[in-house]
Amino acid sequence: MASKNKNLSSYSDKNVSNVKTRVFALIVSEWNDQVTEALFSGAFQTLVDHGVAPENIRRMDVPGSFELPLAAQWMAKKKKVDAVICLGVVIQGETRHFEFISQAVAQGIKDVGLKYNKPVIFGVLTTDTLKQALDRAGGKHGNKGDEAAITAIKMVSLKSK
Ligand code: DLZ
Repeated sequence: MASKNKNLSSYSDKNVSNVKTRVFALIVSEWNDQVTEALFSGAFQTLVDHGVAPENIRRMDVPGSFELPLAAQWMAKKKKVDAVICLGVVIQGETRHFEFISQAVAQGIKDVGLKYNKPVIFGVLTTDTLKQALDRAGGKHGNKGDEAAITAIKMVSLKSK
């Protein structure tokens, strides 16, 4: 498995420029908030560590991951917002909800980015178990929230080149 012995949150600082005045929207799913709050903390801290002013970070909470694309659209539509980061976790259960939700969310988030020509980042964990999710939300495999934030910063930097 690709992530077996790896902290997935290591990244290079290439393509990171000054984003102090840029505005980032964080959409956070309330479903399994033990995980999503950890993703949020990682993403928020990474943005601040890279110079984003805390007052330029907007947060919106939605009930579940399925609602992320619509809220992302509301945010992406705002002229002031430079990038949107969607944070959620979909955990495999006994039914087929996992496939329907994760596919709809991935496609929806991609569509919003293309429609508004802005980075809309997929920071959604899709795991078999809660433990796998926790391992990727500040645990032994790093924090997907950090990765989502650095991806947003890099994409905003690239767009302004
Ligand atoms: C209903 C549901 C289920 C079963 N599982 C998850 C999940 O693992 N992760 C998640 O973010 N949301 C889940 N939801 C809620 C849906 O995302 C959505 O909020 C509801 O279906 C209402 O549209």
